[in-house]
Amino acid sequence: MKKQLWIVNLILLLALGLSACGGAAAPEQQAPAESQQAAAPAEGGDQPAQAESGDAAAPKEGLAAELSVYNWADYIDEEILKNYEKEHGVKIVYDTFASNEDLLAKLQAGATGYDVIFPSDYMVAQMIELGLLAEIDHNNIPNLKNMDPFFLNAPYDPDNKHCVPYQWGTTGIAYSTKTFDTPPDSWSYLFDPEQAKKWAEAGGINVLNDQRELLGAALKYLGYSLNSKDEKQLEEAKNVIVAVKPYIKTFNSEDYDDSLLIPGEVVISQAWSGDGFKAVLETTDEATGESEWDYIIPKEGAMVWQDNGCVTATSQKKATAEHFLNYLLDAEVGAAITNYTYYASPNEAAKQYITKEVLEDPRIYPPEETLAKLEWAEQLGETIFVYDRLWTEIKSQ
Ligand code: N2P
Repeated sequence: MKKQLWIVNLILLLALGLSACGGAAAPEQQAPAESQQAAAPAEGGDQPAQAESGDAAAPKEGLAAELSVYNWADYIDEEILKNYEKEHGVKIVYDTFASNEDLLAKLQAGATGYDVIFPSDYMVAQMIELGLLAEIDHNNIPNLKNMDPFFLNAPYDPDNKHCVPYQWGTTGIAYSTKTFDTPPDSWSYLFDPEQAKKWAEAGGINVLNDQRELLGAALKYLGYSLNSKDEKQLEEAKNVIVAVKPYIKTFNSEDYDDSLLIPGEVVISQAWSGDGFKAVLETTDEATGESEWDYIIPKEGAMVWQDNGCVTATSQKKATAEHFLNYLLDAEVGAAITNYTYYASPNEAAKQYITKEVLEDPRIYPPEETLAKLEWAEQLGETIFVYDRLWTEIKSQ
């Protein structure tokens, strides 16, 4: 499968090169008939939910009957989707992915059904280059004004031509406070074979099933940039992972908080901040205030990332997609997303509705000195083929 992905990547890059020289057609534009679509949903398609009064929100707003949304696993309270459906008469068809690379592979394999997707920073850049994202009309997304300017106009998408900020966070280590007397403040707890053996025996290790994240953490452990393009460094990082692979119980980035951390199926895990924090909150003893889990950024540094809502180039429902993105950027909706997922919100106006528990926690909103240790993932150009290959080697060992 990975090999296929590699080949598809290569073909796409070649095509991109050709179109850059030859001026091939621009990525497919939306079909003009969007409001017609709302008026007359595709055959066999779901009718928009009509308000009891018979006053149909959807046709009035010129929205499509259905919108297909593809997001990270466990990254929204599904109530929010239901509310949107109820308020606007648009049925949300929701599907989830595990990593940026899975999302990319899906689109490259020819999936044209998705309207709204949520790639991270570096993947936005790659997708723009590959012509996979539509340009968005800011007139349809007035809630952009709610955003903290820090999260706008990022280098990977100047002027937010394609995407809007969704959530941001860090990638560190979640650990069982029952097992660790001192916090595992280094990637060596996962990548030094002696340590890894010890924690495997103490109850198990999980790592994220995500090539940029795991290779990135191993690069950090070795003192390199997580954006390294140096094949020797990358090989070294792969060897670090392969050496501890026998001690890794699970590669899980989809439901590890609920299935591994909270029930105590592992004692240490590479983790995204919100998932780690969920384990902290859900295992806190109300009486003592003590938790069975904690989350830490290793001293060697770690990844900081921003995920974004974007419209696919193949979407036939661009205005509806923009309407949905605008809904997500509403202050109260933005807060509801963060209050459920525990990831930091780029939505300044939402802050007043975010619980103090989340807003004031340095594990979710890190202080300056932690931020200084973090690195953003960048697009790697052709080096992604090296990452793909190393990842396949790691997974197939
Ligand atoms: C949460 C997904 C986090 C996204 N389950 C990391 N970019």
